[in-house]
Amino acid sequence: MSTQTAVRARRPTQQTDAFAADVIAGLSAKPKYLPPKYFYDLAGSALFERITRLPEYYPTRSELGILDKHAPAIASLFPPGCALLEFGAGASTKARIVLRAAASVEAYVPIDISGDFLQQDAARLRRDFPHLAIHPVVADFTTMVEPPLETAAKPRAGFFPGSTIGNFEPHEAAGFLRRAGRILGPGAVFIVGVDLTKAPDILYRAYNDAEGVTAKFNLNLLARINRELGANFDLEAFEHHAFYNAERSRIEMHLASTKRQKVRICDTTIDFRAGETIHTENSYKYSIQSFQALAHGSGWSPLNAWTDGLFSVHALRMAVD
Ligand code: AVI
Repeated sequence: MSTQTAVRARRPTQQTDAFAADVIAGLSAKPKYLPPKYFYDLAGSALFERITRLPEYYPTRSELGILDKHAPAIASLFPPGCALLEFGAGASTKARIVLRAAASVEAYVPIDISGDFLQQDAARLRRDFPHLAIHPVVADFTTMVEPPLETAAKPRAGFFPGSTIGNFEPHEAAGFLRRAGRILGPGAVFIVGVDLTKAPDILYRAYNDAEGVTAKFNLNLLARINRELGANFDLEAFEHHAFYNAERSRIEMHLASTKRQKVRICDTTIDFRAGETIHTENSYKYSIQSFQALAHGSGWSPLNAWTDGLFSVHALRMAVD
């Protein structure tokens, strides 16, 4: 069976078509790149879970500690009877900390692209928080523009933990904050987790762990392209590179080709020079002030920022027009 036939045979959905188009566009560009949203298939999500428990990867532990310590102060900002919308909810571990402290929240609205996962988690949340209305919404929060219908009659508050905002380019982060402002409404409070700029060696270790889990997470992108698009990437011929770009305040992740090689994806051949890289992710780091300036430029007033010196949790308020 030719590669093309194999691809056609395993091409059941529009999603696969979009994936193939994005992969070929990114690998035909100069320099080559792949969109980081494709990290999170089943294998990639499991690897990310492992990353969050690595000794070198401080952000998750730091943020959980900050939320634990300041949950009552955070909860006191939510208006009575409000709906708490979480953008890109995942397993809602962090929301649970806030919800436990927030008697004023009447509804929790986790928004995520992965429907199966959301429904499973919603069942657990209904059991653990019987007084709360749980309204999971399957949607791509990066393109969402309207508040979910279930929350139309309630005041809304927002939650966006995990420093996922750091994986957006700064102009995309500003665009997202502006859209979130329209979704949450005038006067709304928005709680956002943001990783801080810090000593480059701490950052370097967080993305170059000794066990090599981050390397596996990065290489899983190529494994996923092989699995889903029938490509023939030799995973042994690519290396994980992660480094801090101080000028742009960001960790960059790349996959470097260890030799000159050709890779076949669908009906396209991609040439790699020895040492050529595919840029797979940026993880921007902000100071408290630089994030507050970004938020301010997107219509939000900084209310407070809690930090342990490594990570920050911001409270923002949307202007009342
Ligand atoms: C999801 N995101 C905030 C992680 C980060 O730190 O930028 C993704 C990640 N990439 C490598 N390790 C973790």
